[in-house]
Amino acid sequence: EGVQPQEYTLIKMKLLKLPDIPNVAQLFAHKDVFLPAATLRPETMYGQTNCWVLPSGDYTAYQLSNGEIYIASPHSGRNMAYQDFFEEFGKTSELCTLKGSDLIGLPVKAPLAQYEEIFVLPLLTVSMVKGTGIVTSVPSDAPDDYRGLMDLKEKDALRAKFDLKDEWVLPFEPIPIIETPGFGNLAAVEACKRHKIRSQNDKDVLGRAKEEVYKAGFYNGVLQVGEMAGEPVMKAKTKIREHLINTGMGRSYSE
Ligand code: A2H
Repeated sequence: EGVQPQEYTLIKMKLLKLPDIPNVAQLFAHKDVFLPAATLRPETMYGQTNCWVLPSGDYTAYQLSNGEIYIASPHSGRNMAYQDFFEEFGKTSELCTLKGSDLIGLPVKAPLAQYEEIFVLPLLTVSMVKGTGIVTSVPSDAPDDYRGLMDLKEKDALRAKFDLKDEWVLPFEPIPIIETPGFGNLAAVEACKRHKIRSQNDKDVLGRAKEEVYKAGFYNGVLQVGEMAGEPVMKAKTKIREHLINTGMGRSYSE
């Protein structure tokens, strides 16, 4: 990790169903429960197709001072304690702990997403010490997300391993949301093809593809959807971040 603080936008993905675990349902009753995904690309949220967690990851449900519940990594909880998320400065407020696997298959409502509901799915490269350990998936513009989704779509054994229902995975396709010169309107799909990436575990080449797509999208991309359609990504990014935060669909988070 670098020495510079990184400012993310937390995308509040609202749980539409509670985890099926004794006692947890009571703890969460009548409250709004969110999976907060840390992103550097808030302008891509129109293209969300699913949410990623690390199946073996340890997550904590936190009670926020505004009444909401967040399920996130303990690493992010400790950071949030110094950013005004909880009642008492420097302290977290914990309700219970969960495994990533407890969250898999839950439907969420994701801000700005074109799909009405999307599902929590497993990705083995999610880091528990970066962001919140919750990652929103935009396969049109993030090579890691595209490859993660394609692994689940193409590999029946992988879906079986995690007990995934086909309907959580197969209906969801990358959505064209940004025109990136040299890459077309599905930049991550194009980059994965060019680099012949066949698995979410091809980390080095995925890293290179991510870098290429991120730079090209940021400097030359033009948004194709939403209220900022026709605007360059560079300009739309800040506006969409502000919109998400002002409407309560997002929140600022640094680490
Ligand atoms: B980005 P940086 Cl469309 N583990 O959001 C693995 N990846 C994580 C993570 C974690 N714990 N927390 C956040 N991320 C991802 C969107 C996106 C992202 C697009 C394109 C590129 C991109 C949709 N996924 O990131 O290491 C999140 O994915 C490329 C930089 O802190 C987050 O932004 O620089 C990004 O990594 C943060 O990466």
